Amino acid sequence: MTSDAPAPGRSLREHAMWLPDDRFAALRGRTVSVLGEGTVVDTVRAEAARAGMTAAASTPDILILPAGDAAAQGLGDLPTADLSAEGFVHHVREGRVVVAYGGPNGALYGWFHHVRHLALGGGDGTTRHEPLHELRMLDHWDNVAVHPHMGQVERGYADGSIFYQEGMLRDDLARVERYARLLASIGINRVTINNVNVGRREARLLTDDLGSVERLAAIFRPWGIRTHLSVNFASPLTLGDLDTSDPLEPTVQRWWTDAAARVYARIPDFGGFLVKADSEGQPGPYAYGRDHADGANMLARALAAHGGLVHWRAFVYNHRQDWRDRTTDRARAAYDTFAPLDGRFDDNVVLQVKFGPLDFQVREPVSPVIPAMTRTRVALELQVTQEYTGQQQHAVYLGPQWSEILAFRPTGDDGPMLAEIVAGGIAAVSNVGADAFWTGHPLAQANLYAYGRLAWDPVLEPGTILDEWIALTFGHDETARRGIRSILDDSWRTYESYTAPLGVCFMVSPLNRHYGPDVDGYEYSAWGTYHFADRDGIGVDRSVATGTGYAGQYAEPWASRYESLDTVPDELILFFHHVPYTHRLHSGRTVIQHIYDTHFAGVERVREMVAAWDALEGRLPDDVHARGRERFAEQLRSATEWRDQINTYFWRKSGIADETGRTIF
Ligand code: GCW
Repeated sequence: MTSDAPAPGRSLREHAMWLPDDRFAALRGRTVSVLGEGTVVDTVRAEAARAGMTAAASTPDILILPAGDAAAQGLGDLPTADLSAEGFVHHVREGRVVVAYGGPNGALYGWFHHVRHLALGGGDGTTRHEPLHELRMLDHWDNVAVHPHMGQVERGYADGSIFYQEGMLRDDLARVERYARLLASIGINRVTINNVNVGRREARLLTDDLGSVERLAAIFRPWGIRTHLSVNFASPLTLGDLDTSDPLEPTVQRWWTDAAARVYARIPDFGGFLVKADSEGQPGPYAYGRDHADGANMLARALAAHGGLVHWRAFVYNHRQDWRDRTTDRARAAYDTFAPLDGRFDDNVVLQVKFGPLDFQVREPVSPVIPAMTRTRVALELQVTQEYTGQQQHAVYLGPQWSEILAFRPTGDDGPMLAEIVAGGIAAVSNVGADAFWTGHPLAQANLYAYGRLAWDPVLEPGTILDEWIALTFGHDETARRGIRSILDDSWRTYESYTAPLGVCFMVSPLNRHYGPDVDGYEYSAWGTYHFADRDGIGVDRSVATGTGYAGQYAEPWASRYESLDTVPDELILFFHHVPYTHRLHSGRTVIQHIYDTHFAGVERVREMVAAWDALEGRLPDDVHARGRERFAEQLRSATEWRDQINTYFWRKSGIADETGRTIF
């Protein structure tokens, strides 16, 4: 254990995540000059003071200045040409540091980049940094009032909300400020402060409780973060002012225009509205025979004059299906609904699309809606909260999954990556709560960190991001680094291996809130049918030739690749095809043997993860280690349950024994 790692045994009331004070130690006593004006630049000054630096006008150790001033300071050689507002150039020579920034947020990002640089032991050099996307957003599914089924934070696995408690905004928001700082350090610049399922209490954030929004926005603002609000489409009706919320009705339009004007009068940099409409029971334009473009544009027009955005979610499907009806395929829904509307959305509408056609499963193909909407600003939506990936009981590092999604090339190897075509940027659902470690499982902090870093630069290697996160969070200890890397590197694939196989989805327990196995849990439900297993085979036929036609929603080469058993990737075969258990995969194994092998291997991998964690005792703070130990015990129990239920289910269905005779029940 080296000196800059947190002392073992120290008890933490609130974990510092990746910004412990120790990481700023090298800056103590050094001199700094921060040039430029504004709230965010002032934040950088305050950061430097907090790190124990002294302000010095001439020859400071660290000079942070607007790129436009670089030449006048004799720094004309720095590569600052056309630097975007959030970009910066970081230059280190013989211990002297220059950060030349494009705009205020760039100053803040340059500052935190330097902290990262120090943590990684970086040396001299000049690097230029700019985010690929302007919109890097984090969405909170926090409720103000505790929801009877969903609790304070919907799909939250880290205790209550850091914003709200018992039906109100918290009095003490000091923790939100620490959160804003953490988010700024990874480049997040937009936050939605309430759940997309907007209840009666939450709808009032837009009207008589606007003061709560104003208070939160004031905390986020100095950190370069703009505040967004989820709104309820039926608000003009349900808040009691009008008898309709028809988007084409002038009184409704005026209601929203007035509401928006009131927001901007108090929050001039307000980001805009996030809307879940006509989805899972939320109200929307369908009630009036209008479509999603009518609805989104009506809100967009209320915000346009103020520079606000509407993030309109594409998560629209029929959740009242009859499982007997084999023609309905939930995977098709978003494309069928939105592709015909391409070109009809106003410029300040961002269509926010989940990464896959279903719902944040551990494995899904990339949504065909994203590349299809060429005349619409589309944002990619990811889920940092681990609803379907172990609920922060299981250690699952999602960086590799996101990286694979971002690097997907919807029009083939010569075309652009998905990351390049999402002009509306990236959004994700937060995994943070009032828990002492913020995220329940301490290792789940890595997911929030990775999300911010990938939203900034989608081609960063997930392993490199992990190294950054480990160095910042735990300091330089090579054994700890290797231990944590060995646990997290493949943890997403490990989780996949002991849960639903080969791209089949939703084998989770509906009764236990999507945690743990229930092979048939959704098979006869109104929410869609997902595996169609019988004695001969398994999978959903989504081919054009004989199935639901979903494969045809892709552009080439993917439409043909997914259509044919010869070319569909193994990991998605059951998403696209119904095949016999004896079908041979490209790997050479049969489907049934693949199911057995991966489930046995997955649990063995978890055992290794547990052993690797145990070996870190004494190298990590005791409370971090103890919390992890509890979680790893649960992960092993749960993975074993998954293995045995899945293997037993398919052995009983198929009657085909495991080739190597392992125990199946
Ligand atoms: O993943 C599902 C969740 C719902 C959620 C919904 C959505 C906020 O189970 O809890 O609702 O998606 O994304 O709107």
